[in-house]
Amino acid sequence: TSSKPSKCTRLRALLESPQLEFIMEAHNGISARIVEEAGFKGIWASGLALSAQFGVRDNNEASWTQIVEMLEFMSDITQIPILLDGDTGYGNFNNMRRLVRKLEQRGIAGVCIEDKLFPKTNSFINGNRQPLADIDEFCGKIKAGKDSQIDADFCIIARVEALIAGWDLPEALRRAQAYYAAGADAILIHSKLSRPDQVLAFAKEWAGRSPLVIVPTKYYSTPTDVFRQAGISLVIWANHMIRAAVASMEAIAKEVQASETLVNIEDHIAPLKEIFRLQGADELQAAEKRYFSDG
Ligand code: SPV
Ligand code: MG
Repeated sequence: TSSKPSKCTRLRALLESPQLEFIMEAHNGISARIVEEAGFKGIWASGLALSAQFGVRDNNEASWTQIVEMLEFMSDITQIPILLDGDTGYGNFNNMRRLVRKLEQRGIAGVCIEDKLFPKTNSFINGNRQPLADIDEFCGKIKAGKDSQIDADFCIIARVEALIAGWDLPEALRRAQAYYAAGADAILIHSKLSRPDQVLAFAKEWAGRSPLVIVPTKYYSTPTDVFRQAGISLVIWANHMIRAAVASMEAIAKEVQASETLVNIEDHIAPLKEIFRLQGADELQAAEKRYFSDG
């Protein structure tokens, strides 16, 4: 046993700390490890990135148990808290209850659910045509999740998709207030504009009622100090490890295929010993000395 705060407690601390905090996307064990080593205090288990690394679409084509299996690898290899992008909770309030119990069992610190319909569609695809969840039904899902958690610090974040789906600021605020009253620990306000105007307007009206989380994928050129000044609690860099991996893999695959040699790429990829290090190969060698004698 250790006196270290639980991963849930550390995620809650990120949400509630007075300064702006950041978490980075990861989508498997090795990317989670890399994010932790870079110094991030938390991991966003992105639905988009997890789907992409399986080679499927961000429409709940991967089953929730396939997601949870991957989360276990990510949690096992890291100490920092993981926030799952839980899409719509993979069903109704009852599916949400079971999801929260299973996430806690696998060491996941919190889940973010969005007010859309299962199966979901990524917010950046056909945004205007995406139907939203009924407010009362979504509030029931939040309550059911909160009533199911065992660690008091497990976090449930409610993601408001009203602005994505073409509704206005009052509708986004009305939904956020209802979700907050239902027990959400924080509100994620999402926008697909290339400028931060919508989320800044929301933050102003929200006025610190709860921690506020944003995903600046589309308004990426906004200086981070703007978010700080707006009183945002947590920024999610939502998909940048999978995009880094894809760009690198495409370039390397193309080069080796065309040149029929490895000589041009050896210096542009991670050395083998870096892979062994990330896997913790040293620990196994030490353990073999302690536990394993072949005579
Ligand atoms: C994800 O990372 O899967 C998200 C964020 O939900 S976004 O793709 O920006 O909707
Ligand atoms: Mg997602």
